[in-house]
Amino acid sequence: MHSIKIQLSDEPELSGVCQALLQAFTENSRVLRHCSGGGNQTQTQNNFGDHQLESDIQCEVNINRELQKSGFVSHSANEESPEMKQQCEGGRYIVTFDPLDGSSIIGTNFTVGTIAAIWKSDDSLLIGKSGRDIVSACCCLYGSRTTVIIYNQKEDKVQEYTLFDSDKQGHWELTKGNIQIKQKGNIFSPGNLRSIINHNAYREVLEYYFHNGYTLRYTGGMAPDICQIFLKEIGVFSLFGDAKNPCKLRYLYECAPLAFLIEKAGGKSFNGESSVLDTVINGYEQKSEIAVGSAEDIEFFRQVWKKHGLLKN
Ligand code: FDP
Repeated sequence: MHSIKIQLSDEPELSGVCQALLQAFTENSRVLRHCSGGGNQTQTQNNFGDHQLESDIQCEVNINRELQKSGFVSHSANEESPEMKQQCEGGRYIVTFDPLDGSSIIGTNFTVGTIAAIWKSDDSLLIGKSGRDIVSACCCLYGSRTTVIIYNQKEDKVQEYTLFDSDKQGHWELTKGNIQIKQKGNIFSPGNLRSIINHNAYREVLEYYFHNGYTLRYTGGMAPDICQIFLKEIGVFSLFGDAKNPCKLRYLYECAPLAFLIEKAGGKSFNGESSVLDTVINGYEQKSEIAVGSAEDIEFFRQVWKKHGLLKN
C-alpha cells in the first residue's frame, strides 16, 4: 500500500473536486459510526417519496459544504434535493450524488454508500447531455471498512482507496491500483425481482443464471451490490421494472455514475436499449433501468431483449 497525497487528475481543479468528496466521505464515515446505526427517521420525505433519515441529511450537508469550500463546483444536485443548486460562482464542475444509498438496509447494519458523478459545467446544467459527459465518478462504501471506488483520470484507471481513520484528520491509502472487470462471471444481484412475473425477458436472463450455476449475491443496496463487482472483478447487477413495479433508480445520482465506473473498469452497461451512458438527460428526477457488470453477461441481456423484440434499434 502506498501512503498518498492523492492526485486523481492532471487538472488541479478536477483533482480538487475529488479531494473535496474524499473529505466529505471521511466526515460521513464518522457520522455513521457515531449515530447509533444512522437509521433515525425525520418527519420529511424527499421528492421521490422516500422517508429521510437524519444520516441522509447529514451526509448531504457534509458533501455540499465540502464542494462549496473547494471553490471548483458551480452547481450540485442530489437525490435528497433533486434540483440544481448553485455552489460557487465561476466553478467549472457540477456534481450529482446520492448522499446515502441504502436507507432501507441501514437499520440492519448492512453496508451503505455514497455515489457521485462529476461533470463539466455549462449553461445547460446537464439537460440534453448524457452519461458520456461525466468526467469522473466515485462510490464510497461505509462497511466494515470505509473504502472508495474512484476513477483516477490522471492514470485512466479505476482504483480502490481505504480510509485510515485513527489519526485526527484521517487519510486514504491506495488498496487496489487497477480494477479490471473480467468478461464473464458467475455471480448476480437482481433488483426489483417482483417484476419478473410480467417481464419475460428479465425472467429469461435470471432463469439462465439458475440453470447455469450462477450464485446469488444481493444485499439490497445498489452501492455495495455494484462495488462487489469491482472488488471481485466479476458479476452482474440488474434492476428492471414492469408497469406494476416500475424501476425506482435515479439516473443522475445512481445509474450514470456507477455505469461510468463499470465501463472505465472494462465492464459494460445496458439500459434496456443501449449503454446506460447513452441515456439523454431530460430532468433531475429521471429514472433508469440498468444492468452492469462483466461484458459478456451484459451482452447476454441485450441478446435476450432483442429476442423478445424489446430493442428499438
Ligand atoms: P432502497 O431500497 O434503499 O431505496 O436506491 C434504491 C435502492 O435502495 C437500491 O439501493 C437498491 O439496489 C434497490 O433500491 C433495491 O430494490 P429492490 O428492493 O426492489 O430489489
